[in-house]
Amino acid sequence: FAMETALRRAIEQEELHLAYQPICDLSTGRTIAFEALARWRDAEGRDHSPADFIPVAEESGLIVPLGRWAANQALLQLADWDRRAGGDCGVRMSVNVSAIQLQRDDIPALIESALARAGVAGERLILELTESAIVGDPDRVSAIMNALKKLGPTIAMDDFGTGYSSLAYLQKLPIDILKIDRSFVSGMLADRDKIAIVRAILGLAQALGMKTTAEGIEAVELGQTLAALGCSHGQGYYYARPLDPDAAWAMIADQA
Ligand code: G
Ligand code: G
Ligand code: NA
Ligand code: MN
Repeated sequence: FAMETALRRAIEQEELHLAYQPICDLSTGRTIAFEALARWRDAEGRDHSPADFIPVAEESGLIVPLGRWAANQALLQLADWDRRAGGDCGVRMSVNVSAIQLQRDDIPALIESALARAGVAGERLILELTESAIVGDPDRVSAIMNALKKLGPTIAMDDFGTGYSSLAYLQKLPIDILKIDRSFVSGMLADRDKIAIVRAILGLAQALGMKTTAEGIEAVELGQTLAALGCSHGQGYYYARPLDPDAAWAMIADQA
């Protein structure tokens, strides 16, 4: 429980911050959105990886206040970039929503209030959901997702292909984007099986009228190959690592 106690304090004492990783249009190279990623530097100056503390937050229920904080903070950041740009700064904000948050009836109200507080239109928001969110109670999650969708956001299925749910949900739920998990993308140029999986996901998305975002693009050839295969968007260290707000703003200002 040591990490849980420390994380509870971190949320209360604002030891968390967000890093912003660009998502780019593979055909034009333009940054179209930033994904907000939680970071935690504790009072002793140690950095904790979200791969460690997000699971602790989910098990303890702390993901609820953490998620509320992240949505508010990310949208306030977008509003700040708009203010600096003197209008719509030209990018959207992508926020992760955990499976546990998505089981709660108050998530649409929470997102609506974060949008209102920041003064940002719902269409500027992307919500990244995971497949595990759908396994529990599909009807309930479907109702919550439809209520979220009414607020205007784009809905992306994160880590697509790594979950355990059936594909049937894809036609029932308001999903706009499939995010192809990094495990299929990295090393794909030297692995026929990975390429086959990526092609299958791209074909599925196209048939269902969805866009695709490939994660984990670390080299230029990978982005080019994915674009040639019809993947619409990409994200990865080749374009940029998760950035602090000023570095992200520099990218936005640069492409204005
Ligand atoms: O940022 P990488 O930096 O290590 O992120 C690791 C994992 O943590 C990813 O799966 C990412 O989606 C998840 N993550 C990062 N920030 C958040 C957040 O604010 N909320 C949720 N639910 N997951 C997050
Ligand atoms: O699961 P979540 O999918 O949202 O994934 C985001 C995580 O992936 C973050 O930890 C982020 O730092 C990491 N990440 C983003 N781009 C790359 C990349 O090109 N290579 C690797 N290895 N990790 C990446
Ligand atoms: Na994500
Ligand atoms: Mn992902």
